[in-house]
Amino acid sequence: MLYPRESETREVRSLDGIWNFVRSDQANPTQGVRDEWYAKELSKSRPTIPMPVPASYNDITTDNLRDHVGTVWYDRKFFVPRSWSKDQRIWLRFGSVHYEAYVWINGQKVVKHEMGHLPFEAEVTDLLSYGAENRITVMCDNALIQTTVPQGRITEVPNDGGMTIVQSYTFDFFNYAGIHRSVHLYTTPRTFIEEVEVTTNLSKDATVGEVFYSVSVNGSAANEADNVLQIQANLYDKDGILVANATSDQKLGGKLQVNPVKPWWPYLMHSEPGYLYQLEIKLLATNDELLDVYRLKVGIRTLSWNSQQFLINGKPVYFRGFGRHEDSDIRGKGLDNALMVRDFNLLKWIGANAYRTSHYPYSEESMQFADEHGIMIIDECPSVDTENFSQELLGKHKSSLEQLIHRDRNHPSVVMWSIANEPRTGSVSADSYFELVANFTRSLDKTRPITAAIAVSNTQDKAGRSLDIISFNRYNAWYSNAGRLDMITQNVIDEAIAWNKRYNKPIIMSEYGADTLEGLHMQPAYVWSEEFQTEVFSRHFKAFDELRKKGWFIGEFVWNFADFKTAQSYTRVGGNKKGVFTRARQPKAAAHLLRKRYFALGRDLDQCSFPEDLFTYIADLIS
Ligand code: BDP
Repeated sequence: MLYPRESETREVRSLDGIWNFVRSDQANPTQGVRDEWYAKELSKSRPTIPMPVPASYNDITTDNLRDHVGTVWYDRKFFVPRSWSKDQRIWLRFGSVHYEAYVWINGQKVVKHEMGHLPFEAEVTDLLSYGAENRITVMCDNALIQTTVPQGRITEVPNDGGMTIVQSYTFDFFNYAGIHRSVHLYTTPRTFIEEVEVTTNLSKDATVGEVFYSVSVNGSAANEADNVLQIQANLYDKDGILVANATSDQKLGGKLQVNPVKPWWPYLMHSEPGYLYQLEIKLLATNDELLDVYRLKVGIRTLSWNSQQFLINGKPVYFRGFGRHEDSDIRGKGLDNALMVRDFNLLKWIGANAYRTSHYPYSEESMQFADEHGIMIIDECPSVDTENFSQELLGKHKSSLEQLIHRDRNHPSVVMWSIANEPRTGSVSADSYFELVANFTRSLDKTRPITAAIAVSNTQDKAGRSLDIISFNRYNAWYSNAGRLDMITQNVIDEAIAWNKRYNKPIIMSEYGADTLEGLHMQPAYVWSEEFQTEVFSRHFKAFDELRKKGWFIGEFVWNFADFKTAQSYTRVGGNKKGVFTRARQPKAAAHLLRKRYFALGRDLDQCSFPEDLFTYIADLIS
């Protein structure tokens, strides 16, 4: 699914802004459908409140909307210009609605989509009134059950008012809901470029680049026998200079050659990281009539892996990064450009070269940003704490990966697929389940390795054999041996060695960390203090350096980039506090330590230079 972009043949309009909002009665979630609330303005059925889009709805009001379970409704009006009625098609696209969405235009059903964090769209050409006002209505359901991705449970339990519905889930982040990302209307010509798939290659000496493209077209002109469609592909460098062009074969695929090429490199691995070309795809009819134009950024790089290493452009990679969340005060999981740019500034400040989109796909805007800044992404589908493996769950799990790969396959920043976080892979049924999920993922994309962040012990695990790279999460001195700083280093070394011995594959530590309340200082270090987090990191660094010598240990990911909100529990003080940054994106003490480590690794492995302010002057006796 292509990101909506303007061109000489396409227009894009945002429907973001303040919408009208109604929550259903929890005990009667389908009432609005039965009573056809979508048939007229919502305000005619119920009093509405204003609700920003994009944003999670949970933290906007002052009442308990935060904990609402079930359906909520949104609507708004918008104009469609008269000019749009002529010879084009109109599409309605949502960046993401969590968890399930039902959409109507002018009272007519348009689309239903299940799964948060992933885009969906539908054609609305015949449903719109042109040169007139239109209405869009969305019903959104946040209920998670055993066959949703991720899984949850809904139970009915007694409370002071009688009975109430309770949503529970085992995963450790708040189940924020609503219209989380932008809503767009966009136009395409009648016959248009529907899909573009790009893969790239480099010559051995990395001087010549190849870009393979394949295009699929939608529209009547594509079906006319005497109309031979063609793609004219043009590749421009950063200065806008045409560096390659080609005309497609009949299957609308082809190859562009770039000589000399500037490969896409990760941040700190090269002096010009994140180099992107612009690929211009022109769809032409037989008589050379221009039907459609779509442009996308392309990074030219290769990925390869074996039992020891992961390589980019032939050079071994050592990942230094984070597990993260899309999460912030007030807007929850709603797209926020200010937050996104701040986060990338912090990632670069601290010298990270990667993150995992724990535990669901992040916004398309952030994927584009990662491409531009050379941040490598382990792209995770929304399967967390996966258990009770069923056929239905398998189907949805595969669908989440299919949607993710179609969305993200052209991003050079995406270097690995993560097919689950902490699945219950100790159970017998996990064995064939994950084999099927991994093989399905491979059938969609052979160019990237597959991992999963595993938390069961290496002796119990049944999924590792189906993966290319083993990632493990472990909380030494926190969930096990709490407070025991002396029980970290050797345990980490032993566990990583055991994973490698069992599967003979590259190993990543994908989560480690400690909850830390900013401003709490205790010497000697004590759990929850800034000193403790700093010490926990340092003891892990020692283990990682020992492991790096072995050749197959390829990365360290701190849990977490920033503090984030979770469900209420006595183990969480306002949420999960394992952030290196606070929820307001300010550094804790450990951030300064981590910065020194990540830059030290960058200098040692990739010959990057140190930022001038990395070390604070103390005395000229110490350097
Ligand atoms: C890990 C989970 C992560 C949690 C973390 C924690 O993968 O989602 O937030 O533990 O408890 O098991 O902090």
